[in-house]
Amino acid sequence: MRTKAAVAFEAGKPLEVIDVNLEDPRAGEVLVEIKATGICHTDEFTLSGADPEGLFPAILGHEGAGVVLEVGEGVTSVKPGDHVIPLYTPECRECEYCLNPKTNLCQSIRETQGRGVMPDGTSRFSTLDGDPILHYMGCSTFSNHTVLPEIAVAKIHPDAPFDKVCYIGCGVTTGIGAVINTAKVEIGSRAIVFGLGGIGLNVIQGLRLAGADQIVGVDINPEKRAMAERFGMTDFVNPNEVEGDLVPYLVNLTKGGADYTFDATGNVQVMRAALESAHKGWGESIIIGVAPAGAEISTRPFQLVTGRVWRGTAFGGARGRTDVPKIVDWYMQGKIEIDPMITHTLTLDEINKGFDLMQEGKSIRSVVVY
Ligand code: NAD
Ligand code: AHE
Ligand code: ZN
Repeated sequence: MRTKAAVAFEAGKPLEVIDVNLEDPRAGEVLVEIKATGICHTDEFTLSGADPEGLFPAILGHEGAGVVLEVGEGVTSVKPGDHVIPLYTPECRECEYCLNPKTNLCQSIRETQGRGVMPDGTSRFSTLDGDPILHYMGCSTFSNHTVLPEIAVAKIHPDAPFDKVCYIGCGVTTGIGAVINTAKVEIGSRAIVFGLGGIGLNVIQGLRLAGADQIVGVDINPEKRAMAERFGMTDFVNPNEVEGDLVPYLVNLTKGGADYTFDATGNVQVMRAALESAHKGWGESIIIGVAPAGAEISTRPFQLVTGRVWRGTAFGGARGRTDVPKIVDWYMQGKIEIDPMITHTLTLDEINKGFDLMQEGKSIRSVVVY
C-alpha cells in the first residue's frame, strides 16, 4: 500500500513528509493504522545524529496509538479492529529475559530492531522509487500506517482516545514505571527529579501516586515550574539561581539527601549530581535520560562505597503487552492524568514544528494527529 510518512533522510535535517510504499504484514506481523503519535526527546536525539544506533533514511516515532487493519499468518493475539499501542520494548513471553522477573528487556527481536529492520531482516518501507527506508525502534509511528511484530503491540481499551493514550507508548509509562517498577518508591519518601519535561513530569505523577512526601523538581527552564506543581512537585530548584554548588543545596533541602533521585535530562553532569544528591547509606539514583554517543558518567567510587546506588530504566521497567493496557485503564478511570501535558496538537505536515517547540522548551508533549 501507499501511505504518508515523515521521513528522516539525514541526521540534523528536518523530516520530509512524503508518500511511501508499505508492504503487507508477513507471518507474525500486523498492519496498524496510526491515529496519533507523540514526539519524544529520544526522536530528537536520534534525528540530531547523537544516537550511536541512529540509521538513515528512517521513519522515526515510537509513541503511537492506532487500529489493527490486517494481520499476517499465525497472528492470534490481535485481530483487525483492535486498538493498540506499538511497543519499542516488546514482550514475547518466551525469551530468557521475559522469563526473568528482574527485567522487562525482551531481547527476542532487539538485534534486528536496532538495525532498523523487521525480525526477518527486511524493511517493509520504501520510497516510491523503491529505495528502502528503515524502521525505528521497531515502531515508526511517524507514518500513518506501519507494520509491527505481533509481540510489539499492546491491545488497549477500545474507547481510549488515541490522541491522549499514544503518550503511554513512551513518556507516561517510562516516568510512572521508573518510580513504581524500577525504584519501587515507598510511602513517605523524599525524591528529586532532574528535568521537568515529558518524562520528568510523569516521574512526578508517579511519585505522587506512590505517596512520596517531598518531591523536588530541578530544571534550568523556570517555565516548567507551574506544570510540575500541578502534578505534585513540592519544591522547585533552578540550578542557575542556586548560589554555590547544587549538590549540597539539594542535600540540605532534602534533610541529608533524597531517598530516590531521577535523571530525566540525558545530561551526564546532571546524572552525577543526581547520584550525589541521593542519601548516604541508602539513596538510589535512577537514570532515565539517554546520553549522546561518546558521553560517559563518572563519580567518586566513594559515593557508591557509602551506600548510594546507581540504576537505569528503559520503558519504566514495564512489560508492554501486560502493563500498557493497565496504564490505559488507569487513565480511563481517572487515576492518572495525561491531557494537560499534551500542550500542542499538530498535523503530520507540521511535525517539524513539534521538534522546534521541544528544542525551544515551549512544549511538554506535542502530539501529531493523523
Ligand atoms: P524534554 O525535552 O521534554 O525534557 C527535558 C527537560 O530537561 C527540559 O525541561 C529541560 O529544560 C531540562 N533540562 C535540560 N538540561 C537540564 C539541566 N542541565 N538541568 C536541569 N534540567 C535540564 O525531554 P523528555 O521527552 O522528557 O526526555 C527526557 C530524557 O529521557 C531524554 O534524554 C530522553 O531521550 C529520555 N527518555 C528515556 C526513556 C527510557 O526508557 N530510558 C524513555 C523516554 C525518554
Ligand atoms: N540507541 C541509544 C540508546 C537509546 C535508548 O536507551 N533507548 C531506550 C528507550 S528511549 C525511549 O524514548 C531503551 O529502551 N533502551 C533499551 C534498548 O534496548 O534500546 C544508544 O545509546 O545506543
Ligand atoms: Zn520515548
